[in-house]
Amino acid sequence: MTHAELTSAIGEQVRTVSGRTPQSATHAEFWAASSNAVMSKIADNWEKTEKKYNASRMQHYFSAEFLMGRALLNNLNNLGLVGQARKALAKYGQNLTDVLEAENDAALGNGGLGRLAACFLDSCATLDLPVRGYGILYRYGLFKQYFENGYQQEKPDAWMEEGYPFVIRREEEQRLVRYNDMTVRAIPYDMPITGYGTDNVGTLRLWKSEPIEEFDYNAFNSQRFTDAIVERERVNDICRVLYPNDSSYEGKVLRVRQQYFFCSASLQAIVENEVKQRGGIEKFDKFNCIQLNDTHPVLAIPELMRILLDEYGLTWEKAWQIVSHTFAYTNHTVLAEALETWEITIFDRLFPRVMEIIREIDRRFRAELTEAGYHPGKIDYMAPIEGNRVKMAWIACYASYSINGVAALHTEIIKKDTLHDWYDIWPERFNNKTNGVTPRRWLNQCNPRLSALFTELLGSDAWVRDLQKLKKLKKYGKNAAVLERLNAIKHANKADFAKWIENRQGITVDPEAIFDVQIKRLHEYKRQLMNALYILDLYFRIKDNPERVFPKRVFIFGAKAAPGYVRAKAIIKLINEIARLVNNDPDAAKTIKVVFVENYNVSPAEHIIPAADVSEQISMAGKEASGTSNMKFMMNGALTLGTMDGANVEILDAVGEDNAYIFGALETELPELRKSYDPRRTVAQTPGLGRVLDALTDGTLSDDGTGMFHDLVNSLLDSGGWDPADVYYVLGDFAAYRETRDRMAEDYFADRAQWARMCWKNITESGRFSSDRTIGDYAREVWKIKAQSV
Ligand code: 26Q
Repeated sequence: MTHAELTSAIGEQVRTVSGRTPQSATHAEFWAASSNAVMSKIADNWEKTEKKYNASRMQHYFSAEFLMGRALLNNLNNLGLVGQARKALAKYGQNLTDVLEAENDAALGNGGLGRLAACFLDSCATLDLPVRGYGILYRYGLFKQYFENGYQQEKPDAWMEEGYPFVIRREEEQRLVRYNDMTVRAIPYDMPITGYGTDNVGTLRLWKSEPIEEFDYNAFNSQRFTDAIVERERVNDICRVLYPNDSSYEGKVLRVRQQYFFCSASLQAIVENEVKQRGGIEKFDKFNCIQLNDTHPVLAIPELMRILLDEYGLTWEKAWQIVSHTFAYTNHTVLAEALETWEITIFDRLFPRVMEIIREIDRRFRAELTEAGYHPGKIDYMAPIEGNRVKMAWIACYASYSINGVAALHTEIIKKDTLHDWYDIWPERFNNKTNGVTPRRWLNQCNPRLSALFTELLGSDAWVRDLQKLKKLKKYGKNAAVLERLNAIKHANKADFAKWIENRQGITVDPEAIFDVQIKRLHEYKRQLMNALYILDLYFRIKDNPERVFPKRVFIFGAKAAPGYVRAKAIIKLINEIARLVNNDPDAAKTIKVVFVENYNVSPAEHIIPAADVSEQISMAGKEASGTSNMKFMMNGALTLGTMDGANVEILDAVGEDNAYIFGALETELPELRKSYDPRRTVAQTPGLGRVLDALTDGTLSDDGTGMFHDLVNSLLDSGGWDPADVYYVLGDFAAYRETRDRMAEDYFADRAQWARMCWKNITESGRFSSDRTIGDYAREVWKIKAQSV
């Protein structure tokens, strides 16, 4: 597509969407117009790809979350149209950046798990793999966060209320989803997923619930107007909102309705396609496999049994044979509180037939294991039903032919602890698939300067499709000119970030300072609190030594807390109060600044990551399944300050210990350390730590008399209920963290060339953390699918 063609396409589209001349149209209207032009450009290839995939063996990715972020720039990049679009928009006096900023993030996910699903779709499209994503078209994505006096407040994210060109409503492909108490229409909204350097266009199918009849006219006519409205709203409720919890389980009926809704609708579509393509259902598992993104879609297992038994008349044995060769399950957590279990009464009320099938699965499971001679206690623990609850993870493990963790350490931990009994019986089902991130969005798109350098040095942009090509850049690791350019690029990115944050939040930061970043959901195990305590300690050290020159640093945070997670919200307030203290103290503010990026999301991440020097990956060892921001930072030339947790272990393995800053207790050491752990003794023995904890409650920092800072201190010092004191070993690891972080900051200024060499090493070794590698592994080892180019 030439720039002239694009210009005329955008001109036509902007008139259509705005009903006025391009001269009067807004940035948002130009965004919609450009998006429509992209849709028009890919339509034919999209249809072709769908046809081809439908006829082949397919992988179906079931996920309650897809954290897609913005789509327009990503699509323009994939189609090689960025330059043309910039020129075309300029013809109308529009600036591409302004137009792109008019797009809302599609935040249909909470964090890592949802963003991983989005990166996977990108890789599948780029690799021409016959894969389709299935999820829910939430009307409200993840809540918008704003701060009021340092407290997190939430407001709804009506992300597509003004229209969203990148989904197509497929009226003719609607299905009915039946609950015991209502039947609803499920309408698919299909989103095209373009790849880089390919004509293939994949699909993300998002389902929306609608009432069967537009309106209950009987109720309406008989004056029961409100009844009719209420009934409609009950149906719309199903897709209204994304649950904002991550890493903790909440047994809300509406949540289970959501889960069943998208599982049932997706399976109906898949089964019907199978019958259409192959003339029957018998070969279902030869042509279809379904990846379960955590346990959220596990209801698909009994639902597929129901369809095969009740609608296709298969015997239980034949149906189970198909089902147990169809599903593969990915586990994303070792936190016990996050494992989903549901009360039987809820299932009985919503879908009694599905519950009946779960009971039969349970009965047969018990019979099978009894027959095999297992201990009754063990069988009781592992069975799908325990007492009055259904165990979703156990159903997943029993029915799936593949069970995987998301980093090497995590997979070892689920084999050893979380899913140990399953591993004991079916070791061949277990495998590791270390996560990855897409280099299209997380390098080529968000860091154009660095990308241009790679393309120049490698002589082509082939690295965007094959990130292992960055290994070829190793030879520049001692090239002073290249390293200087790397430092200059980082500096320019930091200057961009400084402008961006100044505009957004009115905070001034100096690009000469070290940019030290922790961006991820707020959770105690991720230990943002330890980071905050370090900053407070540093503040006191600066105040104590007015003469001494400390390395200049900007501490950047981005994090949302689940709205009901009181302690996480207290940590946000604490960080904001530390920011207030530090940023307003002239002695301190000339050396350190604290920035809490409000409403952290995919798009802010694209501004932050290319500007980072230090990547904070400081979870308590054994708790972070993988982490994925660690990979994004690495490929953008930031150094990891981290524990031996999740994928940090593999990053360290890739770059060597000279090129990362690793500290803290190991997962294997923690049980022994815990036995003799006394946080009060640790505080007494660690100079500075007592003063920091005191500052939380002595009036230095104010929680407005709520007592929330007191609770934070208590959580570190005193055991409460079931929990021992300092569950996440914040104080235990503090001294090692402080020593390492201090040293890292000194190193940065001591030898800028050496720092650049370390960054370069990280970049050139980041190839294995491309989601293309991850998806290649799934495709070969789990899904057994092959590329299908159109
Ligand atoms: C469950 C039940 C009810 C309501 C909500 C939930 C729920 C929702 C989201 C539970 C968990 C999540 C999200 C978990 C998550 O994001 N886990 C992260 O997954 C990443 C990708 O594998 C890993 O890199 C992270 O380590 C892991 O924390």
